[in-house]
Amino acid sequence: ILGLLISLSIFVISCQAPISNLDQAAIIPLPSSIQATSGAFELNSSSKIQLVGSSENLASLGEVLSSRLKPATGFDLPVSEEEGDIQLVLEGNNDSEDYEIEITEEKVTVKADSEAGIFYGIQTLLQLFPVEIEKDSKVEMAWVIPAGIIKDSPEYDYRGSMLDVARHFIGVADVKHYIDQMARLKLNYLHLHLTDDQGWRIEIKSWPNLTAIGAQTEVGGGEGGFYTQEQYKEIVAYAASNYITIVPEVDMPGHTNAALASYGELNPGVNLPDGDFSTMVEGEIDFDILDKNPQPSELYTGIEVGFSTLATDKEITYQFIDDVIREISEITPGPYFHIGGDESHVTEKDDYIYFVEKVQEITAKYGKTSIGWDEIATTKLLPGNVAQFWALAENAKLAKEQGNQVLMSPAKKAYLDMQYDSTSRLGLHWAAYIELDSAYLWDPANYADGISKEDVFGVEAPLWTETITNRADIEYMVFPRLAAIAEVAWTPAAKREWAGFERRIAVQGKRWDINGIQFYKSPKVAW
Ligand code: TNX
Repeated sequence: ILGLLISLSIFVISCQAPISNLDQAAIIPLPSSIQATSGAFELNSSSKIQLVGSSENLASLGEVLSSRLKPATGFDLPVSEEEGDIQLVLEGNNDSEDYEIEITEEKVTVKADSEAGIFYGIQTLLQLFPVEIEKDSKVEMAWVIPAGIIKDSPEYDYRGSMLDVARHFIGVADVKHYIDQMARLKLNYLHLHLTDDQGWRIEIKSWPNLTAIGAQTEVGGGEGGFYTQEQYKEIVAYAASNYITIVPEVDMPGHTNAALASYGELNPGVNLPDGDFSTMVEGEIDFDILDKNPQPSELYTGIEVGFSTLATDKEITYQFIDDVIREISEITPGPYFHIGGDESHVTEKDDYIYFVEKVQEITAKYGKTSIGWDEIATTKLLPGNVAQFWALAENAKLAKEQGNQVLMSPAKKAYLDMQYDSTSRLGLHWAAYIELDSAYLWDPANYADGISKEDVFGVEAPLWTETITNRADIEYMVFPRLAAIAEVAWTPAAKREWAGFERRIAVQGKRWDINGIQFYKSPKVAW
């Protein structure tokens, strides 16, 4: 009996008690409504996942749930249309991301009108189980979740994050790992900043030097790298299976040194010497000068910005851009193409306007909607195109005045490369120090002067990688702040409050610990 008592108390100490009331659940992002009832549901070895309704991927969604529950519980939960105590019910067939979960003593029902809604319901359901559900081997404990009803609906349709894979290349495995973490937070767009001064990171078959030359280094002089088109497709497909859409970015006309180092003819430069050639006779013309193209730029491994520009007045530049946008669009099922447009400090204003307007036409020709950094709002935007606010409210206002929406990525709140405080081991601080509470406490609909809810396209948290070189660095900068931004994007401002978030993020921290995510243990939270 003593032995039994000892092992029982060890068991009790080593496991967190399951929550006894649904109100105590630590769901991030916070759902629209949680209504606790009495009783609880217990998952057991004969539980079954039942699919109701039909769609191409409903069975895979069942498998997602089954495989996430298996390691820690040890249960093999079959997925089929047979009667089961966990039901995934696809009711409609539209693009609503809403879902509902009903938990009774007998069964759990996840209902939605779209596969994405079912996927989000699954993410929430997993967060209702004790944190040990994250373990990758069997834990002996009761897998109990409290009864009640959760109804949920996202505030913004576009909830994104960005990885700058140009300053330091991020390999496919690390991008997939990032996608896994994003999916748990119900983020649905991953913007890949594929090109910049320091590197060109995607294979373009018609312009092979971009990767043969332009991909061969990175900030600090490391070896760089790039995605082949096959690898890019693999990322796109992996993201899609997590209900995440890839938004590719080719930054232009500035931030283009890697392209300019690959192809000299894209550089601005005078091909013809001044003078009147019409009256010259053969022998008087210096053909050497006529043939001269600008030299390719040197590869660049520093972290300055704003020094490069594509030639905006040459036919070859637009042939180049057409090829690049065509090749990338062909392997990008999502509707958006990001054309950059930031910090083009060495492009004349008129040239910039001419260029950005022309590039918007090219993306439209390939069936994509353009997104660009807020400076593009100084040009004429095509209907539906989006300006990504990062610094200048007056640019956001220019977009609004043209009837276009704004994607909110304020550097002082949403930039994941900003240091937490002056002691942070990585990151920059030109915009702000951003502690977790600061990343959480802002309202996208009430942040940029003159911009209100109907102007906001969504929210995105970019990770620039001048100081970030590996997965541990990414995790330190991104977590826990990405969870804060995910909640800013999903949960209406009126429902959010720091004390509640602090309680829930502490539980999320336990999940990250089990998953081996090396997050920043912000002193603002009692972890
Ligand atoms: C500004 S934000 C940039 C990036 C840098 C970042 C560093 C933006 C559109 N441009 O090129 O990486 O600051 O925080």
